[in-house]
Amino acid sequence: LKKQKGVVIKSTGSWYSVLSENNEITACRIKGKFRLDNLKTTNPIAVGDRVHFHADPKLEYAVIDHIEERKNFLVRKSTNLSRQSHIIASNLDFAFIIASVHSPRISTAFIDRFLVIIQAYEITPVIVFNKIDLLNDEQQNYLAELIELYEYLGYQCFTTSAKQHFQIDELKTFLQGKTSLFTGQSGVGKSTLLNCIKPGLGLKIASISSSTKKGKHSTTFYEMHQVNQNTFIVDSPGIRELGLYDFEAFEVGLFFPEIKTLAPKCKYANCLHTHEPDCAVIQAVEEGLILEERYVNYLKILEDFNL
Ligand SMILES: Nc1nc2c(ncn2[C@@H]2O[C@H](COP(=O)(O)OP(=O)(O)O)[C@@H](O)[C@H]2O)c(=O)[nH]1
Ligand SMILES: [Mg+2]
Ligand SMILES: [Zn+2]
Repeated sequence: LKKQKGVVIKSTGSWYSVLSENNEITACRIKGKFRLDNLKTTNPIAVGDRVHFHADPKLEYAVIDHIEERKNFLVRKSTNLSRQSHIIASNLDFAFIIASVHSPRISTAFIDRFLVIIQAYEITPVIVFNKIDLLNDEQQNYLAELIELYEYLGYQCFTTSAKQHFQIDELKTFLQGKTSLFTGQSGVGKSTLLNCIKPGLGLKIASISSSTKKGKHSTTFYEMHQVNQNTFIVDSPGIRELGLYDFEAFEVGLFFPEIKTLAPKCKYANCLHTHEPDCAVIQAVEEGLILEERYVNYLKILEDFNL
């Protein structure tokens, strides 16, 4: 049996499309029970996984017999009520938060929640503000404020117009050779951007009216699009599905750079910066050194932990 290696680019739950180094796509299945680590996940293999497989001459498909260790992976809650989770994608370099100051208008609460989750999974977040062709003066000012804030905090930001092909080449250069995930609210232009980055992809673009309707995300299949030899992009659903915290409350502050910097100055090592005495973070908020809006967003995320 000839052994081959490749990366999973599509998964339907029982079938996997595996792209091998010679650029061939092989339809694969898994044999029997096959679980990696001790993860309680509904899918043993996800897009982005590097796998080994062999063609079985008795069968019409190849069989995956090994998954290489994952650099990282992003999970969402499984649709059923069990405590299981579903792996969206693995081995990601970047997760792009696609946002818009225009329909639908992004809030820092949204961005901050994405930032925390992405960083918790050890993936580098990047913020893309799309639809800049639509902005009026007020929206342009708001966008400038957001960019100033997030760049100051150390996050890479892009401003794009998929419609006018603005900054698409810069974005393409940035994600060259990397595996990226596109996430963000429905209707911000994820599919349009992807089609711009890889013309010919033919992804369905939602009309404005249908994209704002909720609850249409029933699909659990993910696909990784190959932009070129070593460049991949996963189109993913929005935040509602990404809301899984696989970490402790005290770690939330680690994903707010301005809180992380000051936390060592707090009196208590396990300070949550909510009410504790001699808290350097609360003091910085009072002195205006930490933006109150960011602190409020931090508190909102803490609330999810049911302390
Ligand atoms: N004016 C403008 N419209 C855009 C832009 N990008 C996407 N759209 C429109 O926004 C709507 C939603 O786009 P879509 O790519 O389906 O969003 P998705 O839900 O994030 O994948 C569509 O009507 C697009 O034509 C842009 O840069 N400028
Ligand atoms: Mg889409
Ligand atoms: Zn503190």
